[in-house]
Amino acid sequence: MNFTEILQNLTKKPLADCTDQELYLALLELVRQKSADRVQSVTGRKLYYISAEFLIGKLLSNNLINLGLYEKAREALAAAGKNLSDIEEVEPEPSLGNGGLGRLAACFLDSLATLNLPGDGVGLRYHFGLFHQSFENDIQNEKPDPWLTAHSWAEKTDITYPVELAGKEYTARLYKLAVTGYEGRTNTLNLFDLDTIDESIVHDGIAFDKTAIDKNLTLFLYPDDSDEAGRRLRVYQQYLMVSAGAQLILAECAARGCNYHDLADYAAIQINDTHPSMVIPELIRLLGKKGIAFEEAVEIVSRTCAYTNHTILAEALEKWPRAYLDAVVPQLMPVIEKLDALARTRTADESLAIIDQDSLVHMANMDIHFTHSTNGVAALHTEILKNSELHGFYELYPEKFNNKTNGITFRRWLLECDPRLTARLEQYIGSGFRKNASELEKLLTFADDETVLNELTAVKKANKEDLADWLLKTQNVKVNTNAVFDIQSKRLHEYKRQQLNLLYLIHQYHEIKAGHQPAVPLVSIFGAKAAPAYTIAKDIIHALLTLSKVIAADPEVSKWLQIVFIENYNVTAAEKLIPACDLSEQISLASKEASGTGNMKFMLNGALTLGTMDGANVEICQQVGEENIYIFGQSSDQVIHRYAANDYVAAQWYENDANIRRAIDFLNGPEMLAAGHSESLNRLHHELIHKDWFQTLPDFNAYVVRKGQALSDYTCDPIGWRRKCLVNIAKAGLFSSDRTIAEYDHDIWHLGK
Ligand code: Z57
Repeated sequence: MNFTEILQNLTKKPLADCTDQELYLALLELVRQKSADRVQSVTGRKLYYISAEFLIGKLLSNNLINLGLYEKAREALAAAGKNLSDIEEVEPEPSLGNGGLGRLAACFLDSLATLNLPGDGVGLRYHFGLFHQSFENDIQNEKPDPWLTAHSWAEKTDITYPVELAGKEYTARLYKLAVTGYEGRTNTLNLFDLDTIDESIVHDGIAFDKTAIDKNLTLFLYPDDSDEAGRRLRVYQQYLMVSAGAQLILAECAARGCNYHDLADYAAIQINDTHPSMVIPELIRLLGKKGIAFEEAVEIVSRTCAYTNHTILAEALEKWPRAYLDAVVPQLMPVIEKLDALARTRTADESLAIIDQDSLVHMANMDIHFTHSTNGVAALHTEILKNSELHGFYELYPEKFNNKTNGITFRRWLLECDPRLTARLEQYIGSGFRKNASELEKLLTFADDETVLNELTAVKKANKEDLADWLLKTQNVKVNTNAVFDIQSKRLHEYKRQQLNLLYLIHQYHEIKAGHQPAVPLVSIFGAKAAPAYTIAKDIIHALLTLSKVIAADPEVSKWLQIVFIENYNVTAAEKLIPACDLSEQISLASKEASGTGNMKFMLNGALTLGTMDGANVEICQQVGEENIYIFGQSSDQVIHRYAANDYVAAQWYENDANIRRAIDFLNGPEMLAAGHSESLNRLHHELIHKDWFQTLPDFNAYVVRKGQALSDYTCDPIGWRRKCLVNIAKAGLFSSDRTIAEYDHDIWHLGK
């Protein structure tokens, strides 16, 4: 049977007569069948990657590529006058994650299956993913993000587990989503849910009654945690995930012959940040019910579990008031108390305790004491953990600490999102890089080949045209594709410093007004969601949207400068933006971005990085060499010292630097106030002068200079620019998540053995 016949067996009518919706469902069914053929039995140790987030994105094209069916499907559909990219649009995006941490979990699942490793995900089946963002009156507005349709990738099973929350029993139901690797096996993403969730209780955007647990538990990804009921709900969610997950793990291992004493020979559990940390006491509790004494259970669990830290920001390291835990998971408190007592026999350092003097339960501390591995997510991040943030733990357990620099799956972030570049690369260096990313280095032999460099320029230009079409269609804005496409897309957070980019754009506005024309027109593109309760983050969005209007209304400036803030940035949007990018903004305050993974995606697609020496930028710089990246700003050591000395006073920088003052004062000057909201603009103005927690001002001048250098290189030396791009693509192999997963397996998991 040819592909058309296979598909028609499912549609039951000629493809030309089908709607896109019907074709989508047929392809979904076909992928299901083909994925099922690649399920393999498990021997030895199997990984369970437990995570509150799996930001998987749309799956149709990804699965077709991994099954080797993409081209066949595209051709068969084209022959019937159908367009695969139209069919892709039928699929809702599962946005079951906030940002980097959730997307990393999705990339890891792809690499596990591609490397033929037995590794499943464990998480929650949220009914609404990360909120849908729209701009109303230039202010972020949040609406629910429904993604579950009658035919979803996640299939309902009849497997259920009882979970006790606040003394009441609930029934967790398992849904299974097939994860097929590139020419690899099929693994499973296990997602838990309750049957009783009631989507109709949502009102006024994303508000809902937070008390009716049976109706709301898995309603939303990370509900607003700015009030007490919201935080409590998060504990409920976490425990549902880990208790059902732990029961699933024990059941699967027992079915393979495990007697629980040897659990570590059957399972490796990776705890993704502190959200799943309760799996430790829960497993100890469940092993206790199987008759295993506390001391031995602690041993077993410590050998089975490992912990990944993704941040040094204090507000992201979870500490739960024990009163919450007493109320929600009373069955765990005796275990946690015993773990606290045991930890105190190992160290007298109060800061390493699990339950502190204010009765806060430190989840990360429990993880480090009672797992065998703690890893950071980039070399610099791991060094900071060892030397400052977790120094006491490092002294106690030096052998537990290790680094696993993040990575991204090249299937989604190159083959799928940039078919033009992929085709060129195959023409130059063959297709080995699809499975072996380090083969991209072969590209270096073409570094002085002007034909190749010009072809790469043509690829970028065509991708910019595609993005321009998409921006016109979806955002209703027209952009100049001869301009430099400069992109900052990531969550909105002060430490990521979108406000630094904002100040630069205001600075350029003034320079152009003063007759200092830039080297090249600039289209500055933003994509970012702010947490619904994060006021200053929303103020930064408002300021950028307002500035965008002010510039667009000024013909003198708009010739040279345009700001596009796209609505509802998500994985689907990222796949459109990244291939079209010239300059990638990675400008976090040094020491604050644990790794970053967008930086890797842009590099792989031939953008140059404008960045600080933070997170994985440091390793990108090491790979490509200083001449192929635009680095600026304070070092992480300088930042850490400034924090320790506690002597940063933003107002001094504001007073002593005329350019900084001019840019900041524009925020609530007459032009902006005429176009925007004074309360929000005044608040941001005040914040930057009197707080500026993430030291925007000390890096301002260095940023302006370095960005100016990049823009002038782009215009004055186009071949040199493209050569730098080529080196970036060639050196991106290190950042394949296949490499990351191989390291986790080699150092921590030892899967299948
Ligand atoms: C999140 O996306 C990350 C860390 C967190 O603690 C939470 Br909560 C969410 C991110 C880091 O900010 C990135 O730097 C990192 O690349 C990513 O996790 C994956 O490790």
